[in-house]
Amino acid sequence: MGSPQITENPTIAVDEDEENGISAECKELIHGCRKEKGWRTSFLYEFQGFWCQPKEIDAILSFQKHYLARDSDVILATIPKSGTTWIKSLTFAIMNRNNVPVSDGNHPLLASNPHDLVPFFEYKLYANNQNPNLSILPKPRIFATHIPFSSLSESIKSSDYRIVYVCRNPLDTFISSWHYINQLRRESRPPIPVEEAFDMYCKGVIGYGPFWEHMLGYWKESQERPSKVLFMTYEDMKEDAMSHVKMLANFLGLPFSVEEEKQGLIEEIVKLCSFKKLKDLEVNQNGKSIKNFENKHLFRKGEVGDWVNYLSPSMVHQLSKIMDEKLGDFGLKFKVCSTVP
Ligand code: PAP
Repeated sequence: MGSPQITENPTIAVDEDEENGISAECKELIHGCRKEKGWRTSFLYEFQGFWCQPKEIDAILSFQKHYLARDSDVILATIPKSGTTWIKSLTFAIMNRNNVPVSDGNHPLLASNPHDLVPFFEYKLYANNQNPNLSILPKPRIFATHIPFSSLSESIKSSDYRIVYVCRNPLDTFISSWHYINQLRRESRPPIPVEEAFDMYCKGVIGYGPFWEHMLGYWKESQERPSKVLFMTYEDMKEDAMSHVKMLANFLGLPFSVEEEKQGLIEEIVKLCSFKKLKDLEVNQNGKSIKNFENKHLFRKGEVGDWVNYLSPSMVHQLSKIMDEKLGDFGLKFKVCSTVP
């Protein structure tokens, strides 16, 4: 039980709520797992090689047991704060364009947060001991997950799956995660100082991390099976959203017709799903989606390179070195711009 590197301390004792309602199987399992101080919860547990909160582990166990993949399923995968909300909106708009015209004033993306339109396996479908009957959903179904590739269910791996993975520069993902978690902690705990969060991130201790393992799992799969895993980066999407929307539609087997392109449909989708458009919607200003948490926190700055405003040169050096060591040999590189403070 417990981990040698943690000193049990009343200020980080497990909140009762964190283990409330989880299955006996999960309780027993986490008590045998290595644990570290968590970002949002008291502890993160090392489960199947990645770090997770107890309720997430419980949901993942249920997902692994019960989810039955269909060949037409589309799965959007990310590590948190890498562009999940964006890729959900784009994929939803592309895949539903024949049911709901993108220009429709009643388009679902205008009234619902993308997380409500494309559910997560671990936060929605299989959370809280649920085992929903997903066979009633019309095909093709779109789901999302933060689960690493190695822990996706066997049912997915033996199907003719299509996975879209969005990856983001860890320097920005770290800053985005740090801001988000501090918003989540606001009412219950004091904010985590950036230095402390940074140390945890560099050790790989962050939800679904280490980030390098998460990226490499999907990266290797995309190299081996490019027709099954599309690997995109947030930075490339920001630089040229139109060509990525086109690439995404091709990958999904729903290419734009010449007529659609002429009508400017790709541009319309890019605009509908843009940071500014989504951020300003009433549902994203005042609504709540994931775990009753305010949607507005999902739309902070939406920029590339904001890390420059928070990280010291030595932090940038440290994280860049980790990125190089862990990812460089596999050809996964991110630009580090020269405007380091
Ligand atoms: P999640 O994992 O909790 O779902 P996710 O959507 O992956 O979060 O990441 C949120 C980041 O994407 C935020 O970045 P920031 O903190 O650096 O600002 C958010 O602003 C950004 N984001 C959300 N929607 C969009 C969008 N439509 N276009 C570009 N960036 C977006």
